[in-house]
Amino acid sequence: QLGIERPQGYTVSFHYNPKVEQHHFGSKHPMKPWRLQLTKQLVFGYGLHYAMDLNESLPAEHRDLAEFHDNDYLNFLQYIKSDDQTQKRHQEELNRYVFTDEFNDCPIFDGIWDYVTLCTGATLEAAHALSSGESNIAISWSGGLHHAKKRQASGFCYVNDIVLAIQHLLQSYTRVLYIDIDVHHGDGVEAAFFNTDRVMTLSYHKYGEFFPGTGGPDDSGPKGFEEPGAYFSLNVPLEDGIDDSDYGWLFRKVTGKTIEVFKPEAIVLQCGADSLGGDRLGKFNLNIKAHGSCVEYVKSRNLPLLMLGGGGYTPRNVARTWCHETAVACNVQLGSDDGRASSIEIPNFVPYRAAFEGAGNGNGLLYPELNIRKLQHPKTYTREDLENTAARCLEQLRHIEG
Ligand code: V1P
Ligand code: CA
Ligand code: ZN
Repeated sequence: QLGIERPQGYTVSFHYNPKVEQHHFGSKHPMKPWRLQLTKQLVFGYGLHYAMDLNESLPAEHRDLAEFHDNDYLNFLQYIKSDDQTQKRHQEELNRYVFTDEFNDCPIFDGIWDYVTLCTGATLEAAHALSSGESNIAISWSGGLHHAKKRQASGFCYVNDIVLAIQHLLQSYTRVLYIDIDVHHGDGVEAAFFNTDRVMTLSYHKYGEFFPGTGGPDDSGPKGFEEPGAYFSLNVPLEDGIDDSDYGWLFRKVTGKTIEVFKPEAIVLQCGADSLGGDRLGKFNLNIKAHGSCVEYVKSRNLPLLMLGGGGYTPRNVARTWCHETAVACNVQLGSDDGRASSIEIPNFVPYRAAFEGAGNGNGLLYPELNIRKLQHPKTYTREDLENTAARCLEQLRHIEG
């Protein structure tokens, strides 16, 4: 099949349960679990399953989720239903556990418990594949739900699979680095490990009049003198419209130094695809290959790596990105070297193939030009802005050096 083989010298595992695709947040809601079906179809269409261990993961159990979440909150997620009668009966818990405004970010839909346990089950299985040594890179595209809190749903996230996975990894590794390239701040993960120096959280995100509003430049951990965790939350707040070269430069500079000083034994990478140009919610201007080159950069450190999904609201581009990043993990090149036309086209038997046609700009079906917002966001970054942002991050990192 298209000459796709396992990578030499290491193992990649893919963790997924197709039942997760069936869930719906509601027709007007931007989170579309069927983007995961699209992703899987592309991954299999390109034959990448020949390069990986495949695992149909089981749903996580209540007791697994209780390693981080509050029991009463989990009970609520287990019994709550979408019908008015049930909601009326549990109005008090609804107010307590689900922050609601006109957006209704975290709707109560039928099957919500199955959805959260399927997402978490895949991520926990992936974490276990790493800690047991079965695999070197483990992928869970249905995970990456970085906003969920101990006892509250937030920003489309109900259960924080990332926190649970990191807690698992901490049983085998002394230090775990969390990197988050979703366009939103990884607030839930940061909060969970705020007071420890065994987990460093590094989030790149849009900051300023943007959800969730946290992750500013001074948000670096507890402020008390010599508190554990001080300086171990690193935030890189960014402006609208940041492009491939500026983002790529900052990412390498800051991530490189973070790995150098923190010396993680394992890395968890949240690959939210809402940082791409043309995303329905995001405001950045990244192309698929630039997003993927962040993954490549992290992979090049040869540490146990957990790759997770997250945001991403233009479904075809989410599927393209995570398919490309699955290929990166497997050391497979799906496009040609010149960065233009794709030498391997999506096979005809991939359902929804038609949905990937029509990019029509010579870049093939997998890598259309996405920096389409350029005119709406004239250059906001000067060389000086970038140098200043990087300098501030490196300054923070000096505190944990040595
Ligand atoms: O901005 C908000 C509301 C306003 N309230 C004070 C909160 N919510 C955002 C939530 C974005 C969540 C992103 C999740 C992730 O990081 C991880 C999976 O990607 C929001 C937005 C927005 N444009 O920021 N909610 C919605 N849009 C929304 C739109 C239609 C229906 C439901 C929600
Ligand atoms: Ca982020
Ligand atoms: Zn996001």
